[in-house]
Amino acid sequence: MKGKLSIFCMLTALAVLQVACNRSNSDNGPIRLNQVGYAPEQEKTATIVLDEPFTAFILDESGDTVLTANSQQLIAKENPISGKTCRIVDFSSLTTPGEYTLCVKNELSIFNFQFSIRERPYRELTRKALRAYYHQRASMATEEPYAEGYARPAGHPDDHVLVHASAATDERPEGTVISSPGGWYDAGDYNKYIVNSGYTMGVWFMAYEMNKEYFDTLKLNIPESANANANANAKHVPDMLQEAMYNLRWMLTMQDTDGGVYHKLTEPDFEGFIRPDQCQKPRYVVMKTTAATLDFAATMALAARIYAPFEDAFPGFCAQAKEAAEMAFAWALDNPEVYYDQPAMNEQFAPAITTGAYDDFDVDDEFYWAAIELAILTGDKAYKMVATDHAKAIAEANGQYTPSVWGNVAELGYLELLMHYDEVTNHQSPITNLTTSLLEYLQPFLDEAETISVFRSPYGNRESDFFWGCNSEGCCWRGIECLYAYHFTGDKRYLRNAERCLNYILGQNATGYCYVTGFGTKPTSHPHHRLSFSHPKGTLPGFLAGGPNPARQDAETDGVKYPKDVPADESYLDYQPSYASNEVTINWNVTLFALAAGIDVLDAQDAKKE
Ligand code: G3I
Ligand code: 9MR
Repeated sequence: MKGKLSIFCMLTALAVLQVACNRSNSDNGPIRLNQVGYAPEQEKTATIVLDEPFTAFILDESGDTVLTANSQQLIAKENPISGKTCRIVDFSSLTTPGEYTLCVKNELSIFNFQFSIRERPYRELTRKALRAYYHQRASMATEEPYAEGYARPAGHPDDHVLVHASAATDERPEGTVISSPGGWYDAGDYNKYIVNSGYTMGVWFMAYEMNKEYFDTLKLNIPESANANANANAKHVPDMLQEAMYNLRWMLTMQDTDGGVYHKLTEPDFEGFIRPDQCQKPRYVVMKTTAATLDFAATMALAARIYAPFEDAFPGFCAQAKEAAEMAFAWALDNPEVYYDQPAMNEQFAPAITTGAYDDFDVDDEFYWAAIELAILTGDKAYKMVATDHAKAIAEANGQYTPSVWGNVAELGYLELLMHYDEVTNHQSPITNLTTSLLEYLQPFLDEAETISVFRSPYGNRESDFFWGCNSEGCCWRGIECLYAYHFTGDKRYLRNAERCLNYILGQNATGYCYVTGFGTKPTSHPHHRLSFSHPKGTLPGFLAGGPNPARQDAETDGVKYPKDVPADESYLDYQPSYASNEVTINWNVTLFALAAGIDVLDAQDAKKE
């Protein structure tokens, strides 16, 4: 029997290799798996989306069959979103590093797809996802050797920014010119938005705190990597904190003299798909808002704490950030309900502004997060009281655990409280009680990964998981929540589910795309990204696409046509005009690298143990 099987396998292997020569590897047929790679000890599964009998087998580099399974042996499951029949092949038993091919053969065809098992498969992914921010830098050229093939001229100097009528004060009347250079372009567009920048910085520094040693040594190849500006005795600043400083310096310029913070720095309407240096539209700072001011306060309070060990490299920065945070918070207390309502603003002031709104009409969560960060930084009781008041309001308003997104930052405050409980309360915590709400919130998703999921994932099993930006705000973020749960409990189930979220992003999903540009065999290649579109070399690597979005706000604009009756988890177009499913942004990339880095750290520990 054994002999027969191996002859069959050899013959099939030959057929497969033949087919491999004829097929493009980006055509993954019914095979869905993580296209970037698996660490040796990681759980490894592939999903076969096929409603017919098939045989699956895995070949190693020398063409030997190392695993076979046929569809009768595998449990058939229906994708809860699309109803499509799927089966999961588990090849976790393969732990030898190498390149492998998964082949699926049915009566008429053979499909094959390569994957790799190797040490530290997510290190380069983390690095590129972080380097994306260097490419997003406004007001400067990106140059070699740092641009790694994607150099471009400078644009948007932002040293001649006009105060919009909505932001005018006696001290800075309409048309006053201010300088607000630097920072990162938000996304596929060239504007700079404080709400989203603040959220991004929050997740950024939380990722840093969680894995300091890892980030301290991660090299990004950016102009500041050499730490050339610091005096000789200064402690070496890690690259990821250098990169963040580029954005923080810009954020500081967005604070008005009264402590309030402009909602955004923007052109009146979106630029075309041209290079930064070709852009001509005037740029404005627009209206101070409570949400922007509080996100700024939280960011600066965090930054004042994170950069404290680097005072020699950035003299005076921490004091400046602390003062800016306290002034901003005071402004918000005096102006607690100034919301960004773009249509209403445009009725009152000219020119009309039609770029991204990042509007938010509930700021209890922003008060809560900023108060928690200021309480951690200063230990001041007054901030704790504000945090307590707003925690009550948040609980009364929606009662249920709500994951964090740019417009709802309560969970950032909560996770920060868990991480710094004794600094806030001055006594050791009954931390296990406090983590209950996180763990209870995650449990149903973990259960679904084991039961109904066809992608063996805690994400992607409910229609509500799919919306604008869900790859980050749904999938990566759930993975990050699992990493926190792992941090607090040490229970490996959480780590495994964080890895499963990353597998989903990297190809084990309904569309079969690896949603990170430049990675995997079938990557997102046409993002809604002006920097990519206008670059002669094309799409920049390391960017996470927004993901399937059944709301399709972009349908019928600029030729965006979704196929008819497409299920929610396939409502994605790798098509440049599709801004509602295929844009990239700073707040989404931060969740990608936080998740990938968190897993890479733990893989590195596993690798060391052996
Ligand atoms: O809040 C409602 C919720 O109650 C409802 O159930 C749900 C149903 O779809 O919609 C929720 O509102 C969504 C909102 O995001 C909050 O998440 C809107 O439908 C959705 O259109 C909105 O999308 C935002 C989009 O801008 C449009 O405003 C994205 O989150 C946000 O990431 C995106 O940000 C843009 C910037 O404006 C400009 N720069 C690019 C960036 C990325 O696309
Ligand atoms: O390019 C814009 C993108 O950055 C925004 O996220 C998106 C939603 O605000 O809007 C995009 O711009 C589109 C505009 O809203 C409608 N016309 C087509 C524009 C893209 O070419």
